[in-house]
Amino acid sequence: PLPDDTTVVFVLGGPGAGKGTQCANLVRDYGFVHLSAGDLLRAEQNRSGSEYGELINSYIKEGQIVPMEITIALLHKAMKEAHSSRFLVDGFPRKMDQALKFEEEVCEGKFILYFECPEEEMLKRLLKRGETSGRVDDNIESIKKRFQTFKDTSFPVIEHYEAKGKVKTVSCLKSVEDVYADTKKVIDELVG
Ligand code: UP5
Ligand code: MG
Repeated sequence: PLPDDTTVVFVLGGPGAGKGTQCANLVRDYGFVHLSAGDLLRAEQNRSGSEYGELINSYIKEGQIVPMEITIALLHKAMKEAHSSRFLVDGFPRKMDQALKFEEEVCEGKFILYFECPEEEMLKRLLKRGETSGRVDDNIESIKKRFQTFKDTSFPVIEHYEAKGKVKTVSCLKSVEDVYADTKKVIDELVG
């Protein structure tokens, strides 16, 4: 098990909202360990000998949520290996079953940092990034599916935590620097 003083912040927001970008800033200034569920899945997909490579690739391309056992095991392993007391868990949980299972088996989230961004802006950012990212899901067909999954499956997770008073919303419709200034206010208040 993880130490009792472990602080987990769930970082949520639609595809391309800027979760990874802002997490990198927080790592630099607050000493968080940043674990992106998507990055962990992509690394597992590329690991030679992984039995899940093809499955992960097809779920990601289709914008579907990979079966939670795989993602939770990857996150839990990375957390144990990091020996840190503060984590940004980025892009997770994005389905209700994952949220409940993770909090039961791994660690409760202290709060949710929710990066709110209109779909048209996310679309613009993802298409631009897709020119160089090499990600199998940065194309218009996959992006549409990711948006649909966000609305149908992931947004209800945010509503679940909202009802518990655990969501801190930051608007992403500003420069990276201005979004970060707002993000810092939330972190200073709740983590320090
Ligand atoms: N950018 C960022 N901020 C900007 C700003 N303020 N102004 C202008 N531009 C800005 O940013 C995206 C792009 O926008 C970048 O080019 C950036 O420079 C620019 P980024 O920080 O990468 O955004 P992020 O929110 O991290 O976008 P990402 O594409 O990573 O979000 P997703 O949630 O779609 O991707 P993730 O990697 O988390 O998941 C991918 C897939 O993995 C999922 O679709 C799913 O199939 C699978 N998955 C699971 O199955 N289970 C999980 O638990 C998690 C993932
Ligand atoms: Mg990301």
